[in-house]
This record gives sequence, structure tokens and C-alpha cells, in this order.
Amino acid sequence: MRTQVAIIGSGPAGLMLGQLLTLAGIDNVILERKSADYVLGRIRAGVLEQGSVELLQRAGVAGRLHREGLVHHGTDLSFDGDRLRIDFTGLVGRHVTVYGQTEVTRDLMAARTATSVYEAEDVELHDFDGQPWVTWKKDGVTHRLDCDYIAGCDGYHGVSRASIPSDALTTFERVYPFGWLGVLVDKPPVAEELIYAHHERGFALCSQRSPTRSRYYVQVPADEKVESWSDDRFWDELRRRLDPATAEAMQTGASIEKSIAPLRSFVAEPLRFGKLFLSGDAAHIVPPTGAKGLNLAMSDVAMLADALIEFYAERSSAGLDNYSAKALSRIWKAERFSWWMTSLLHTFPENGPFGRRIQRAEFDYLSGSVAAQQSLAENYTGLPA
Ligand code: RFL
Ligand code: PHB
Repeated sequence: MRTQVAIIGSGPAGLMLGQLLTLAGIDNVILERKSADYVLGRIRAGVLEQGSVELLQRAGVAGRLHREGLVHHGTDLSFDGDRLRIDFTGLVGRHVTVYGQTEVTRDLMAARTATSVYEAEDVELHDFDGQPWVTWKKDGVTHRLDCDYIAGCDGYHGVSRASIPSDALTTFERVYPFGWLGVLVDKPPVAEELIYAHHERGFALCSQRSPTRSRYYVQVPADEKVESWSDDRFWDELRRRLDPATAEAMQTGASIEKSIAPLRSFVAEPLRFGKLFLSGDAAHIVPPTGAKGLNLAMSDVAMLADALIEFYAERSSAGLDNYSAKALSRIWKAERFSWWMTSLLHTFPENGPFGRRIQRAEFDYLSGSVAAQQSLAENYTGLPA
């Protein structure tokens, strides 16, 4: 088999890249380790920047997003019960849209007309420094795909980054000593907008997926086991971290999903090795506090798609040569913002009373400074490419 671009991974990065290439007449094949149902069952991000919405529009898959997505003009912060609304629209004239990653993935999968191979085992990348090809096993049979380029869109644990000689990559990492325990519940959200809450017991987040479905998170130690958290324990802990009126108003119920995500900041540089390009979580991870992971995956593949389109249309490799530097410039700004939001809102026992006073001062500064609020709003709603 032969294609122009072999895409490893059918998450939002791989699917969006495939869609943009297909629309430009560039042949591509997606190889995905898991089944389509498994990919659709993963509960992850919920907040889309305007740039991501525009990209979904360009990809021709924004119909349901426009009908069902919830436009949010601001978000709330809560610090030891004191509330502050950040008015995105008033401050920077931009907004975000709440629409689950699961739905983005579903819409992209439904639109896909090119080949996808699901349950492709033992994917291996060959000769990506020269004339690349990819192999995989399916039902005990080994298959081969020859290609011009490989796009590694296979997430943090994928094979693409791992295939690059380690001396050709520089990695930067911060692992936080806590994770987020998340619960999905079929109850209306407690507030119209999201609430990011700092409390001495730890961070909490009130998010949502629709007018009838809510997503809540609490900070837990990194080694915590999800089995230790009954629904009752989760709701009790969440209430304690919110201001009394919100705790009182929250509607609770049986969880329909419950999981713990570790928090990490990670970047691998550069994003290109020969004919192999890395995009999305394969290249970088942000802690979810800034809601940037999915949005970064979208902006990476928008840049990579444009560079590949330029290559095939004009036989110019200028865009491909520039992809890594251009994408990394945006990635590092999102890394900084996600690290900053995480530092402001979580408890870091090792930082002691001095660290808590600094966090309080940061919140008070935000409360009193339009400039500080504008900076938050500008970053949260998405920096330009
Ligand atoms: P994905 O989604 O991990 O997809 C990679 C795909 O590659 C497949 N794969 C392989 N395929 C073939 N061969 C192999 N060897 C393979 N190894 C892996 C995998 O099965 C998978 O299908 O990466 P992608 O496409 O780069 O997308 C990134 C996003 O998923 C991620 O950044 C976000 O979910 C992060 N994130 C959030 N991002 C936001 O922008 N806004 C949010 O509100 C937000 N909230 C979150 C989040 C992530 C969370 N978790 C669980 C980490 C909340 C949470 C709790
Ligand atoms: C979510 O709804 O899952 C969500 C929202 C905002 C974040 C992280 C996760 O910052």
C-alpha cells in the first residue's frame, strides 16, 4: 500500500490533520492502535478556543458544534471562597466554546472518507530519515505502507516520539505531585460558567458538557487510587472546596465516569526528525488547568497541514522546514500559561505558608488589575498562531 502522508493515531490531532489533507486532495491513511469505540469512550477535554472552532469550521465539521456547543463569555475563579469573574468578552473581545473532545472526535470520524485502520498492533516506523514506510499487524498479518511523510499524532505514550533516537531530541519536563480526580454526572451544571477554585484542601473545578451533563474535578495526591473514592466521598470533598452558596446549589448524583489524570508539563524539541513530524500530545503535555491540550493539538496540525499543502502544491519545503520552530513558539506560551494557572490554583504543601501568601497575593492582584485579568483572558481564549 502507498499513501502521501501516514498518520499515526486517531485522536483529535490525527483526525483533524487527515481531514485538512483530504480536503486539499492529499492522500493519507490513519493507523490507530485502539478500536474506534475505545477512542470515542475516552472522556477528556471540554473547552475549545475560538481558533479551534474556526479550524473545525474550515474542516467542514462544525455543524453540530454550532448547534450544541455552549459559548462562554467568561469564567469564575474562587480563592478560599472569594469569587472573581473574568469577563473574556469584555476584556479581550473573545470567548471559548464548551464542547467535549469526545464530540469533536465523533464529528471528525463521521466526516472521514479516507482510510483508517483501527486496532493496528505493533506499529513501527522505518527509514523516516530517508524514504519512509510504516508496518503494523492486524489479525496476525503484517502490513506495509510506503509514504512521503509520517505524522506522529499518537499521544504521549505513542510510538512516534519513542522511535526518534534519544540524542536527537531534547525534552523538558515537570511532573506535579498531584493529579485530578474527575467525575462525569448527568445533572445540570452548578453555574452557567466554569468555576476554578483554590482551597487549602486543594484545587477543584466545576465544568460541564451540556445543560444536563456536568464534569467536576478535585486535586488528589499523585498516588491516589480511584477505587478509594466513592461518589459520596467525591461530592463531600468537592463541596468543602467551593464557596458555601455554590456547594449548596450543586446537584449531585451517580457518576457515569470517574478517573484520575496525572498532571505533567512536557515538551520535546524539535518536532521534526527527517520525514517524521510530531504533533499534539506526542510532542507536548500541559496540565489541564489552562484547558490548552486539545487546543494545542489543533493549532499544531493546522500548521503542519498548511506546510504539507504548500509542499504538494508548490514543491516548496519552506513551511515544513519552519514547522517545528513556529509550532514550538506557540506551544511554549501555552506551557507557560498552563503552568501559571496550575501554580495559582493548586496546593503545593512543599511551598509552605510563604507560597500560600504569594498565591493569595496573586489572586488579589488579579482581582484589582484589569491588565492582569486581560492577560489571563488573552491566554485562556487562545493566543494567535
Ligand atoms: P490523543 O488524544 O492521546 O490521541 C492519540 C491517539 O494515538 C493512539 N496511539 C497509537 N496509535 C497507533 N500506534 C501506537 N503505538 C499508538 N499509541 C497511541 C491513541 O490510542 C490515541 O487514539 O492525542 P492528541 O490527538 O494529540 O490530542 C490531545 C488531547 O487528547 C489532549 O491534549 C487533551 O485531552 C488534554 N485535555 C484538555 N485539553 C484542552 O484543550 N481543554 C481541556 O479542557 C482539556 N481537559 C485534557 C483535559 C486531558 C485530560 N486527561 C485525561 C489527560 C482534561 C483531562 C482530564
Ligand atoms: C473539562 O471540562 O474537562 C475541563 C475544563 C476546563 C479545564 C480542564 C478540563 O481547564
